[in-house]
Amino acid sequence: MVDKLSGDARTEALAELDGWTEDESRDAIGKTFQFKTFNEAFGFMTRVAMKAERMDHHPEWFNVYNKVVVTLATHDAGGVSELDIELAKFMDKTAG
Ligand code: H2B
Repeated sequence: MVDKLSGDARTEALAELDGWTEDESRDAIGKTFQFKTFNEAFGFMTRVAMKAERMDHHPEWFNVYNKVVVTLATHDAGGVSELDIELAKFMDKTAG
């Protein structure tokens, strides 16, 4: 079982991400990705879905046309863990 991040380790980990913000209502992080088309947004979701399956770690997300609203948290840990940081970095890289 993975531990949730706190203190300096959490601050340092979040600083490595691009444009992610703390969720105000729970221990989670979020980002909205905007693409040119639905095709690009869904291509992004497909690549992330395959990564999520490999990690056995899955995003909460919502798609409307070219927009993907993402929330990341580790449910088993009750907060943000290294797994969320890894998936967030992958999303940043994949979105380009
Ligand atoms: N995804 C996320 N985001 N958090 C989890 O705690 C989690 C998961 N747990 N995907 C995994 C699946 C767990 O439910 C399975 C049984 O390994």
